[in-house]
Amino acid sequence: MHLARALLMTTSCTLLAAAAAADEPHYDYPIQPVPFTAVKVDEGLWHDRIETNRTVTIPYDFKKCEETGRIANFVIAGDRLAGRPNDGRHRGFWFNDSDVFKVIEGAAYSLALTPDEKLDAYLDDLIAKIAASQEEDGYLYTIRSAQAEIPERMRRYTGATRWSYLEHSHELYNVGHLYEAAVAHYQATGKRTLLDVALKNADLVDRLFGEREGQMIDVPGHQEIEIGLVKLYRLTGEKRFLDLAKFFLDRRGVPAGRKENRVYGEYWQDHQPVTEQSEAVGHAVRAAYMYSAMADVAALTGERDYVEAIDRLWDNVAGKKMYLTGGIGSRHSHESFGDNYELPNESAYNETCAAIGNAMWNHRMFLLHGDAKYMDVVERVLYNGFLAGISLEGDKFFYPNPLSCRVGYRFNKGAEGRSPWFDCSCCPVNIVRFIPSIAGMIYAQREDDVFVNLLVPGSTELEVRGRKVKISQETLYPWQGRALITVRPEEPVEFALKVRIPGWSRGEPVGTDLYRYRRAESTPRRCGVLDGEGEEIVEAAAEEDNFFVLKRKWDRAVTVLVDFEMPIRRVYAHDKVASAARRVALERGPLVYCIEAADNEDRVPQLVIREPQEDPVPELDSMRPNWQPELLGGVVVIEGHATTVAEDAEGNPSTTDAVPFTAIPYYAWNHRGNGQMRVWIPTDPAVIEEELAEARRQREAAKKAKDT
Ligand code: FUB
Ligand code: ZN
Repeated sequence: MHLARALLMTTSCTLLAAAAAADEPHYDYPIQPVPFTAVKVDEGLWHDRIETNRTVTIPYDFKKCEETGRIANFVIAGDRLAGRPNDGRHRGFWFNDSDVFKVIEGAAYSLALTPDEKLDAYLDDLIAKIAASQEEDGYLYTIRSAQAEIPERMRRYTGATRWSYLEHSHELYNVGHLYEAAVAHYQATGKRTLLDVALKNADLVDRLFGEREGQMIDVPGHQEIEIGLVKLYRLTGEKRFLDLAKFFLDRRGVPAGRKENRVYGEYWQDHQPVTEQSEAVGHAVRAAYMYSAMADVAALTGERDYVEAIDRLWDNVAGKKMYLTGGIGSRHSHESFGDNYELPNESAYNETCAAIGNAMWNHRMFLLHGDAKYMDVVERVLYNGFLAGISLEGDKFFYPNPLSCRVGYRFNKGAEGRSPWFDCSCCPVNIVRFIPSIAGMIYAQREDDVFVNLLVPGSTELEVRGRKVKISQETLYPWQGRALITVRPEEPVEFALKVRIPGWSRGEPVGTDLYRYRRAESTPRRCGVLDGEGEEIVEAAAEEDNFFVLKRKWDRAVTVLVDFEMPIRRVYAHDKVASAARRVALERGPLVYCIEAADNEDRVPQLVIREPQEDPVPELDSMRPNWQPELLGGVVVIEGHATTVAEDAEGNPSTTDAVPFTAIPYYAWNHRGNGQMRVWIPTDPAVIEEELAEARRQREAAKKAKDT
């Protein structure tokens, strides 16, 4: 067995034994994920990303945390608490502690996969600093502990005293990330150092907040502690942590008992009880973390009302508020969801953290319901809305992720391209903890059902009916839709292997009517057990509920072929999405494509991909995929011919047909210069003519304003 997994099982069992309640009913997700620590990822796109995360992004993020005072904040607080002289002052945002916790979580995941003495020692040292910054009673919030009094300009966010301004203070948000980091560190190393800090803090929070006489009834302004508490509960078996997570959810949107009987409002998802919410509103990261926590608590308590609420919220997000890339949160203003179908391209916010939150939530929805549509969203986010957030080199980041860009547009917190860091660096530090955990979304198990949800080269080992089974995948996905899945049972065992049929193969982009392919039908695919020569399918898989199913006795090493034809597909949005009207997007497999200047001689704003003339037409019509091993780390580009609409000196539009164009995977954009990019491409020259006329009108208005 993998060492880290063995350690994880023994150490967490030790903790659990101390606290597990013997006779309580046991609820959990009906489907259990195979943890990332039990999954080996072989060479390919995700292997590259995990390695870059380990070798570049984790050390880079720690360096940035040092340079920006994030780590010094713990030292200053620790020195002050110990009465040691230190002239330093707290620097940065009041929630910067959370950034350090998030990188520790990512580093711990990385350690669990790849031992690294230097990193282990670095974490020991850093954790000692964090422990020293914790107050006697468990409170941990460096901006308060580092100084006798928080400066006035900051008190507007932190409140003057502990817990007095939870709406904005992030006191509970920060420690939610501490709990997640502590569990990860303990599971990776068996060391209790950070876990003890986390538990001491959780004890304090548990003493102070709750329904009992004298306790405070309030909720965190930024959800996150709920997820952390669930992880503490899973590790320790102490139900009070689960109860506390539920308390924070149940008190949301409920004025009674709250300070001045006041709730915070929509931005915080604190406008209605969580069980009554049906529309995703407010800050998108907060929302996604809350929906994830609701799924966790529902799974662990059997709370049906939560499930009904997150089902409704899913219908709303996936049906009306999600970008084709899986991004959510369309408005820069308040980093929030927009109205239904408000999905602008250029001004899309699509925070990288919100994409991560959307994947976390949808993975949990799958574990709860077992419906493939949730993993379709996970896959869409992974390869598109999330992956665009980090450069191929691993040291530059997007915070917002627009679907269209023009020269000079400073959408990325003042920058035109990916940035090395941000004052508020929630995204770069979220990325480092998310990338290693992606391997935990590949496989899952429900008793005798073994799910292969993502095609990723590598292997895992699980136990079915008490027997060990090794499953390995060989595949060039996402560039090809073919995989060889080999099942090697230690002893003969019967179970159902279920391989997800992706939405893009079934003709359903996201399982709602928000997006549709030009041709809705499925594309050809096959799956079955191969003969001994590995050539012919001798036992075909059944198709059930969007999975290929092979329910059989696995009595020897058997190779299963999965083969999805991967045509280029034209995608259209619901008529109510104004930004996609008379436009098409291109997809191939799980990848959303875009056009950018580097391949198209600055013609991006002029390009029109006309509708095919005959109907039905082959999806491929004039377009073809082309593997480019040297480009952008190796990508399949789409090449085709388009029409361009340009303006002459007098402002008259002129149209040229049969102009070659190249589209690249959206995630890889902005590596060859800043500027032009589009996902949604006009299908009608009139769209460009209208854009040109509008630009002319704006230029004239600006000139007039200048002259007068
Ligand atoms: O408030 C903490 C984090 O900073 C949020 O999750 C992000 O959206 C950013 O505002
Ligand atoms: Zn972020």
